[in-house]
Amino acid sequence: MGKLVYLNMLKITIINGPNLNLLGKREPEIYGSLSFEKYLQQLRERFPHIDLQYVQSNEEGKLIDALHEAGFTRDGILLNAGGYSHTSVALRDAIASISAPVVEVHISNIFAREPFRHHSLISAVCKGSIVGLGLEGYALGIMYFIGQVSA
Ligand code: CA2
Repeated sequence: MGKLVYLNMLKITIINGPNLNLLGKREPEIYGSLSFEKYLQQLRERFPHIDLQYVQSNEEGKLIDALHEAGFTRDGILLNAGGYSHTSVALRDAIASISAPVVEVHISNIFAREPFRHHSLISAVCKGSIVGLGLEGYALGIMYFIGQVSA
């Protein structure tokens, strides 16, 4: 008798940190000209079988709350912590304390920018990092989580 495989909808949360609400409105030479809301629509069209939640906050505590909430209910988290990536011990502790795997995403290549962006306090507690591939980094992160289901 063949093995029964139950396919549940994969639940992924995207968490974006400070200033990423300005995507598409400022500094298009670094971050592109598409707003995240528009890009999210495209992601939902590309991955209709994924339950995709999106949270953006400019506040560190709210990002920690979002990690706590998604961290025990969702299958994976894509986190672009923005500037807090380089400064926040509290965010690092939150990532370390949850059970869902977190993939760090940066739109720009942080290693090709100012030295203070070269180090991320959260990388070591994340599953991995996707850096410098523009908004496509979020799609690549989703593909990673999809690959984990069948792996
Ligand atoms: O490259 C990334 O995704 C960053 O996480 C973006 C952060 C920056 O502090 C990190 O070093 C790298 C900044 C987000 C600011 O986003 C803006 C988007 C459009 C216009 C202005 C800022």
